[in-house]
Amino acid sequence: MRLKKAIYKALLLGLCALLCACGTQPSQPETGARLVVVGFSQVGAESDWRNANTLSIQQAFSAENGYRLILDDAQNKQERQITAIRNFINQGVDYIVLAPTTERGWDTVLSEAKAAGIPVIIVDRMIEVADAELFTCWVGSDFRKEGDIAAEWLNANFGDEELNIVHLQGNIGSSAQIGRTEGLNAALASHENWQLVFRGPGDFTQAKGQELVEEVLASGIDFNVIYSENDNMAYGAIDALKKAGLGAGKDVTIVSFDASNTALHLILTGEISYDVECNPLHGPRVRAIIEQLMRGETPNKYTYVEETYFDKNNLTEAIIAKRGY
Ligand code: GYE
Repeated sequence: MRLKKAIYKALLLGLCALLCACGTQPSQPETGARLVVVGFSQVGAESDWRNANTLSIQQAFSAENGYRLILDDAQNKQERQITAIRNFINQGVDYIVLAPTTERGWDTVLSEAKAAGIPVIIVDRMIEVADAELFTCWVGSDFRKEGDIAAEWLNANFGDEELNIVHLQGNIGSSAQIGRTEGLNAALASHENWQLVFRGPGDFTQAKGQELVEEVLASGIDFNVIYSENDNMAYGAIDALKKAGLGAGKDVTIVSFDASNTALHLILTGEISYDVECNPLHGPRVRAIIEQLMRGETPNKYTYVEETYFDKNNLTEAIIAKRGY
């Protein structure tokens, strides 16, 4: 009888140990300090830029740095981001980081986060909400400026020439699309010799970029410039041109955004002519903001990242090798 009891006790203890090990509690670092829990709602995995951005956030919010990161990939759907934010609130995370798909539609869910007392940091694209107090701060790029920089390059190189421009847009309603489109629109308005011959949403993906350019080629539209709102759509465009026996950089000038590693190599080969940098390495910046908040400091409401541009005149393999993405 006693033996039986001892066996039961041992089994019970074993079960308890197992349950504790499988529990949902965040693992504790060796110091015993609690990990700071950060819920990150990411747009998706549509581009090289996005993947570099995800990696940067993951590296910044590692357990070694004292964080537990809950990453949610919304697959480019705002509804999924709203659900993810609600889940973060239910889980009682310490901070919410949001890389928003589009600018609008955040008021309700961010009011819920505010009511729960969870600070929300917006990263990359901007949001448009009635009350700016619904988010703590934002860090990202000046997308309108990026569009203006691309248009200035076109002007410096082809200001007096007849341009027939194919415009591949990113996700409609995202800041990156809005700003880059505004830059081109302003340039079109001041150049009678530039025609917009096609404009369509390529959702920032390679597949869609290729599809759109194939459509344009099939319809017989004449064009000599592609203004692609990100690199992945430009890769697709290059593939479509190649399939049609056309040369990117020869028959068609491609202007793009992001300056991802692959795109920079395509500048060296001449297939992309100009690329406006968009820096995805926001992890350390967001972490610095959270650390400011933990110290009781007030971070700047808006932080714009410094960016540059590349063409064959300012780019070498050595420069590419030194870049982080
Ligand atoms: O340019 C594009 C990505 O919001 C800056 O989103 C980001 C954009 C980037 O999919 O490649």
